[in-house]
Amino acid sequence: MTTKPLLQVLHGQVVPRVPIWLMRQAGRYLPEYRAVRENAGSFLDLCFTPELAAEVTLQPLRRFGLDAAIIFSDILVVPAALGQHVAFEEGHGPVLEPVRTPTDLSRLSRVRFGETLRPVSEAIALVREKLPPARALFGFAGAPWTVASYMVEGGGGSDFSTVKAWAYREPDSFAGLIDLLVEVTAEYLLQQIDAGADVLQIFDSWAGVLPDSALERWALRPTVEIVRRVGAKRPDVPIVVFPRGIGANYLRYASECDCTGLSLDTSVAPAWAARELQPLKVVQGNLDPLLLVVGGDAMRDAAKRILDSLGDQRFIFNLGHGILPQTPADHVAALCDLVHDWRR
Ligand code: 1CP
Repeated sequence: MTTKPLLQVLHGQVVPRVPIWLMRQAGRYLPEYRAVRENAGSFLDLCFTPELAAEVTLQPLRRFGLDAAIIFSDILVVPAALGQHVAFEEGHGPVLEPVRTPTDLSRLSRVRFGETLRPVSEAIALVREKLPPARALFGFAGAPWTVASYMVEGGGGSDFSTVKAWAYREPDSFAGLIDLLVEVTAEYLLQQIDAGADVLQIFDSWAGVLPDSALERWALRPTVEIVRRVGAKRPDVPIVVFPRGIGANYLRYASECDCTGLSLDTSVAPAWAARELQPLKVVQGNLDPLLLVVGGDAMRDAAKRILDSLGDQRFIFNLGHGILPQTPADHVAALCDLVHDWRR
């Protein structure tokens, strides 16, 4: 049996202290991250240099009482490994050479996929050597819909009109892109387990922009299939799914997806999740990242409300989305203490 509290929760045990980790817990709000980032070259160079990626993965664990690390990488390393041109521009976020037609799709190639992503496995192995034994290590990937939206729109900040128009007009050819992403993402997640990840998270950050009628085909089913493929080979490794912004459709993920955990976005009412989702899944979430920026009583009251609703059953404390760059580090420390000191 594992001695890592976060894994114990995912394996169905009720533990004395609620475990906590934070999405995007490595990053620009930490001066030690900015120092490594400045000397690393490009953002992708940082992701693909195992020593540096391992170092920034471990940075937040040295400062805070977090129960897990998440390997430092990005969901867009997958399109990069398929041969799509991906760059991260200072202040602009990711910029990709768009894939918009069956011809563009046919140019993507799996030939160098495993090789391009090998540095991620090496970084995971390095983190494993230095990780304190009570802490878990997350591997991760984007879900096909979210990754496809960046691949087709050519970056973030879009209105999703191009990717949706493709999915609605020519579902059969768009399915070619989604199916490719299902295959390579399952392969990539298995690679991360082999390297030493002991839990996985699948980020579907843009599931919530799909109307109900399209959610099943482009978000739910591809994620269900990835979870099935990974689970068939490594049934012992828990998987947390984060289909952000889908409201009551969390119920469908709870009943139709074989994942172990569901990560809740900020909008989900904790009491509803305790009643409807927690009997079926481990629940993770869902403090507003802006409350972590604000800190003080506002943060404490909101965190306690979440704990009082969800802390009695299997629960992992997290944010409802990633940490914001302006977050004061001492607020993170205070949140970790508050969560660990809470008693049911
Ligand atoms: O220069 C920098 O520091 C760039 C900022 C940055 C960072 C720190 C990017 C660019 N990615 C990352 C790391 C990252 N991305 C992690 C690392 C591990 C950790 O959590 O500590 C993870 C898990 C991600 C995942 C990711 N990337 C998601 C899913 C989660 C979410 O926040 O919704 C998404 C959508 C991305 C795309 C992406 N990469 C980077 C940016 C700025 C974005 C968002 C672009 C946008 O749509 O506006």
